[in-house]
Amino acid sequence: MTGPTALNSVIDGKEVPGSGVTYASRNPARLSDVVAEVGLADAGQLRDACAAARRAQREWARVPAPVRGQVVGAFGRLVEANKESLARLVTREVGKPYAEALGEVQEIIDTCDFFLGEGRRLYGQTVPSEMADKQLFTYRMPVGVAVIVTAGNFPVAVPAWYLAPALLCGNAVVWKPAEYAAATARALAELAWRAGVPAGVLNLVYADGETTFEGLGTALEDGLVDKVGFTGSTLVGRRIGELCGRHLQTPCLELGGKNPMVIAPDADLDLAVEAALFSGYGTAGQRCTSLGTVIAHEEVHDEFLRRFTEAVRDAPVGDPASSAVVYGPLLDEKFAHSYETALSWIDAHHTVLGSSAVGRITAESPRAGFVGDPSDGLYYHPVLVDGVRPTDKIFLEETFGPLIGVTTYRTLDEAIELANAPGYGLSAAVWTRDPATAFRFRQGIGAGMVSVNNSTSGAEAHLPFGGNGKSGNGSRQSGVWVLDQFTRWQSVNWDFSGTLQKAQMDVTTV
Ligand code: UN1
Repeated sequence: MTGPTALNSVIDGKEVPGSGVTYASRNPARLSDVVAEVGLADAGQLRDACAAARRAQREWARVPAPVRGQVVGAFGRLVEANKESLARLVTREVGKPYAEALGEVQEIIDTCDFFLGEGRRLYGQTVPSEMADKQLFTYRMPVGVAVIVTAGNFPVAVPAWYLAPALLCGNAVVWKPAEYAAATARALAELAWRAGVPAGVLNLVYADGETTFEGLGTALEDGLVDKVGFTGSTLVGRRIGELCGRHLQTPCLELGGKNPMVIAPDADLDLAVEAALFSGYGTAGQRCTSLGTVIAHEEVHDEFLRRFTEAVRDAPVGDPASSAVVYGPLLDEKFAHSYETALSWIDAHHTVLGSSAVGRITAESPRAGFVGDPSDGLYYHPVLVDGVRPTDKIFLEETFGPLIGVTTYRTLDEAIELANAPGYGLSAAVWTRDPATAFRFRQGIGAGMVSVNNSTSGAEAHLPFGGNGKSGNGSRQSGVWVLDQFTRWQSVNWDFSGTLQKAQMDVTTV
């Protein structure tokens, strides 16, 4: 194991010593292993980074889009060449099982492959005019400077979902990653710079939450920021939305989820169990797309739960470096703390299944099949809670940990109502062999993403990703849809008639 690396923000290609406040990014599977000592920036430095981005952006925007696409493509190739080492760092710094970390790195490669091609397609339109000898066009223009604030549960894939299209579209970026994923962020940024992203076009700033708000507020005030992208909690998303709204900006917000999985009476129960295990406990339940509540039809509830309880009981948990585990530790102490609050929402009327204990896995509360040493890591028992009611906090709120609630329904309409009730709207799944059930579910659900006979998670690089309600402001990432986040339409009137034609007043009849 290597010792901690000292890390600082990188602004305009230069490492800038922080404000003096440091943060130790620890391996959550072995808290004694400090991955990085991070020098946190102050608000002024975050503003400086936005100013540097502003200076660098103009020239970057002049680089032809296909050439910018080549840079994004080269970034993807470098990520591919460093796939294993990047995945190992993800595993070490945020505790994601290595197989999942490899999958996450693959998402970056897929994203870069997609936007490499998009560089040659950054299409505008030719639009017919009402007037003769006049042509109308549209162009996609870069927004300018984008501040990207990301969480650490997907410390490289989700940032790449922003970075690749933002850079491709000719924007400069200030990236504020999660402090507890600082080393991983630096490794990814290094690959982007090596691929040819100019220094000032990608700036990396480490800062705590309040400093970020302060620095971002000043930068917005000073006209140095044109777009904010944020992936994280609904609570913080609201604050970002308020701040941006004051400056007449619409941020790209990808927030929490309380993602339901409906088990219809005709579901393939074995597959549904496998899907629920992966959806709810994969990444220790810390995906925005993690399964929150199973809504099982009354007829299959008992049998589904019997099989699911068995699967949960047998699920290997532990050292994320081992390929066998379903999940590893929680991301860091802060998340462990808020998850403990969520555990306190379990009420007397609930039945806890699948685990002998609730809470932290320690040497004193062992878990059968645990892989590795629990004493130094942020490991939690998988919790399966039956008897959940629609008024329960556990039904309404995101828990962001390995906890799944279970409730029942009688009619499909009731299932849809329950699925929509918490007011989030990110991802939802239905298990059924009946196309009509699947179709009616799809039609009735408020979520931005719907799965039929699959997991609630599993984004693909070319499909829109995003949510509604408490899950976001309707913005979408991935595929061509994210281009609307990082470009603005410019309309062009081009009159070659040799006369002053006036729209609405001068319609020429031929
Ligand atoms: C997130 O948790 O912020 O489809 C993103 C998925 C993942 C991405 C989740 N690939 O669940």
